Amino acid sequence: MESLITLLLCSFAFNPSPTWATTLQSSHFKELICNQCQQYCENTDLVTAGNTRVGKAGPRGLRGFPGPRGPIGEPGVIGPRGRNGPVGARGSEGVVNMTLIEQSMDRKIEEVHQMYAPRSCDGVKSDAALSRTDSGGVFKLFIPEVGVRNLFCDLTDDGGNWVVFQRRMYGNVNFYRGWGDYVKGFGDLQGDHWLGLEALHQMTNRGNIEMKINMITSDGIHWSAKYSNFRVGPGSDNYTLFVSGYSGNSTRDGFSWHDNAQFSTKDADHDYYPLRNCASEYGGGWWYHGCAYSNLNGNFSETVLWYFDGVMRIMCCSEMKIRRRL
Ligand SMILES: [Ca+2]
Repeated sequence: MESLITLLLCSFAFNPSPTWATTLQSSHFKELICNQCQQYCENTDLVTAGNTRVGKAGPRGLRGFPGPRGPIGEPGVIGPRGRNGPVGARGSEGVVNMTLIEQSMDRKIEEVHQMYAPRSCDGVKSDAALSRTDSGGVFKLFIPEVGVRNLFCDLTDDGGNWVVFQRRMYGNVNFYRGWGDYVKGFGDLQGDHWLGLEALHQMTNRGNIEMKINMITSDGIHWSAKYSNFRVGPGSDNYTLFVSGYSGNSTRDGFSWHDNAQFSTKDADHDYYPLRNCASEYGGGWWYHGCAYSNLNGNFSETVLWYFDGVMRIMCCSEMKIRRRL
């Protein structure tokens, strides 16, 4: 019986008369039909008006193209200013360049000395000496070719005004040195010293210079050798010696024999012997020839030598000095 009722309901639902179509729109009766006639609800959309029947919804269509981009909006309002950041740590203090200051001061002092320093030992005043001895003292001179330099002035011997460039008196300075030391000089101006080959070249290069050697033998006798012409060539010629015009009380001239010889040291061999090193043999720096008839820069008390009448004698002490010839 129930099946028969269901069959009738479904038949009305699938084939409604106008009157039944209106009845089917009632939600209560629609629910009844759906419960009894499942196929109706699954396969059929009930009509809304009149006898029109609507089929199932088709598949979903393709997504359309995106629309055009809209206009740019108005700029936003500027936000409020942020808070200040913390204060940074203090940096370290700068360093004053003392080297530049000292160099600047040295240049100023040099300029003052160039203006007021004497040009030779002839112009010095005794009370201006940096240090004094019985024969003279150390003075600050301005020699145009050399610059401002401390020099020992002999103010007493043979009229004075001598610049001493070599002294062996105390034996406390090593004279067995290399080329560089002999070029720039070494020792104590008031004691034993060598002024330097470059200064000697600059001070004698223009000529008109005389030179004197004072010596003392071990028996206490004083000897002197004076030369009216003395010049030392440039470093490019290894400070070649030019000497002439001997006078003195030495029985032989042990120095003129070295005229035209280049200067040699133990590490700069310019003597005449290809297979010998006179500077090493005689223990000093000198204008070695082949090798020596004088050797005043040799080992103290051993090879400080001067030639006398066929024999080389050891000199206790020596001093060599120059001045402009009158
Ligand atoms: Ca040699």
